[in-house]
Amino acid sequence: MLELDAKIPNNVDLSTDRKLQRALESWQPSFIDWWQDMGPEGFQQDNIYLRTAISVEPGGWANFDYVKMPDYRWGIFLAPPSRDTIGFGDNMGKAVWDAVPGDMRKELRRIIVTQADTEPASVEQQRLLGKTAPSLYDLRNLFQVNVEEGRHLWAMVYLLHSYFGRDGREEAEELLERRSGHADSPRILGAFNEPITNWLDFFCFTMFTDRDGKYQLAALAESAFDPLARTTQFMLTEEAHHLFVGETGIGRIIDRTTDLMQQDKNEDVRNLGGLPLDMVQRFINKWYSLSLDLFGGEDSSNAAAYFALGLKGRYKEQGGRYEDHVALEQHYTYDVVEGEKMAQREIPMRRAMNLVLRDAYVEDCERALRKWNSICKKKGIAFEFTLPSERFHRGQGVFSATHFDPSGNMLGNDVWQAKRDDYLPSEHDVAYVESLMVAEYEPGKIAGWIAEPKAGINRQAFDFPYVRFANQE
Ligand code: BYC
Ligand code: FE
Ligand code: FE
Repeated sequence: MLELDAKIPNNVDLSTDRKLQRALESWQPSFIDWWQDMGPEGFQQDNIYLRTAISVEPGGWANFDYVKMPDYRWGIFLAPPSRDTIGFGDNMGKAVWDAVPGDMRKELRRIIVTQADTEPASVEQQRLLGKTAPSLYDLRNLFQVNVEEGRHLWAMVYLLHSYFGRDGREEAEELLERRSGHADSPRILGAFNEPITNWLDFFCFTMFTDRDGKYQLAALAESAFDPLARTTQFMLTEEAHHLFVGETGIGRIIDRTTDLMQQDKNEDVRNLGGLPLDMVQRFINKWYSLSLDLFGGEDSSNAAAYFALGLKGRYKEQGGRYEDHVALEQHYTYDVVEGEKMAQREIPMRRAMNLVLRDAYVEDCERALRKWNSICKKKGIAFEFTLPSERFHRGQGVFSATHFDPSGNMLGNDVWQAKRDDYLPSEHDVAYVESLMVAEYEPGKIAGWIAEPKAGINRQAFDFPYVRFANQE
């Protein structure tokens, strides 16, 4: 049943489970406190043109209207049931689970907490960006992403409260206590403790880091634990917009910079207030490598166990991408570092599941780069964006103890130190990008370093007033 007018909008029949309803209603004020402290700074009284989930029917769930962010209807929505039996691993063919099997509590809780932790983390990372939005369209997109990450936290907290008892309630509290980048209680995964100080970071983050989210959620959408599968299936529909914001955001920067380059072939676009393409490449190098780390180690006994138990599948596991859903016969060969040299190692497929998921992610990133490169090509600009080697700038896995350049050549520490600023954003790059970050809040106007989008939101024009400021009403 759809309970839209409830304190917590939901399609999980919350009103029939008083205990759970009370538990969630008592978590809600803590969430709002967290949102006020750690959510977008400013803008809380302004009216934002946001979409709100009001149903899980395909195409019909997105309702657009002006909303003040603290009044956003953060709800709990599960996609309709779609599978009766488990689609992979050792339990393949048995019935999916409506409750958590006792011997899998620890693993499932850990997966759900890790997923949950990224959602508020990203809101914290992005909290200052509203002050420098390049247009009202972008400001609105930022807040749309922020409120939906808030809803993703709700989705995971619902699972913790309903299926993990007291432990789950404690985890839910702690999700509001950890802080991105905090020295003593940081967020769980690396990339979620990196500062996001400008809109180039933001677009790279939504392009590359939210995209890890897409692949992790897709892997969980295969889960034998049906409530997890169904909640992540619905989260994926929201995720698509976050990825759109990132991919088109970088595309619009490239569009603008290449326009400026066409105006004056000899001129440094810096003199025209543009973002040089090589600088954009360095930001890509940073966020792509940080995001590869989010897939964990290449050889992972955790990943093997999750697959065997049926907790986490591969990308489109049951969508035709793979034929063998048991994966006990195959192996995976990957590069490793042996002393000063590269070598190869072969491991059983199940242990390589992080890598298999990462491969699907990399393909998707390559597709986006081809699109960006076609913008340059169309304008006759001889610049090609590339994804750095998987070895470059890694904090997890087999390459994390060795330095490599973006082409994958091993570097000694001295050379790495000397070259670092060619590969990753330097202090100068960051200072330059930040010097361009000046807010543009006039409807229809846009900052000079980025092109207008091809279309507005919900078929509105670009000059639509996507944000109505309280002090102007
Ligand atoms: N940083 O066995 P291994 C999203 C730890 S993003 C820090 O290789 P495993 C979103 C690991 O925990 C999607 N630590 O890893 C995006 C383990 O620790 P212990 C989030 C890391 O467990 C944008 C040790 O290293 N969802 O939704 O196979 C905006 C050895 O690890 C990192 C998920 O991640 C790291 N990068 O795989 C908003 C899904 N990587 O046991 C939202 C749930 C690894 O030694 N999570 N470690 O203490 C998982 O499935 C797994 O936890 C991971 C790691 C894939 C992340
Ligand atoms: Fe999310
Ligand atoms: Fe997202």
